[in-house]
Amino acid sequence: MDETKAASLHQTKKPPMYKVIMLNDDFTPMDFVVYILEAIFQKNNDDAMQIMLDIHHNGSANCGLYTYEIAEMKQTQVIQFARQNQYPLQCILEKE
Ligand code: NFA
Repeated sequence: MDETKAASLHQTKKPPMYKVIMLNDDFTPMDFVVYILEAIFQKNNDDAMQIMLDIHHNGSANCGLYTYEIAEMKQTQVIQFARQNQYPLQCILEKE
């Protein structure tokens, strides 16, 4: 049974989910990005390092999948913390 039919039968609905995509730039230090991935996205050091390198080499990477409220809060935290440190780091939300 597909999700729509199950949802209508059981009156359940999954919330839409959003990826937080972090974008590369030439100025934000690598260790700052690793720190953000650990502090805001709860990644361990190995995963944080791998995601940071993916962004650095490919231009962007998915940092996590969340409901809209949580995704938007993480995006705000990243951008605020980066700006406080005068770094241009950016992240965007992408509906799954
Ligand atoms: N490209 C940045 C540098 O060489 C590192 C970086 C990685 C920035 C991931 C933003 C995101 N210092």
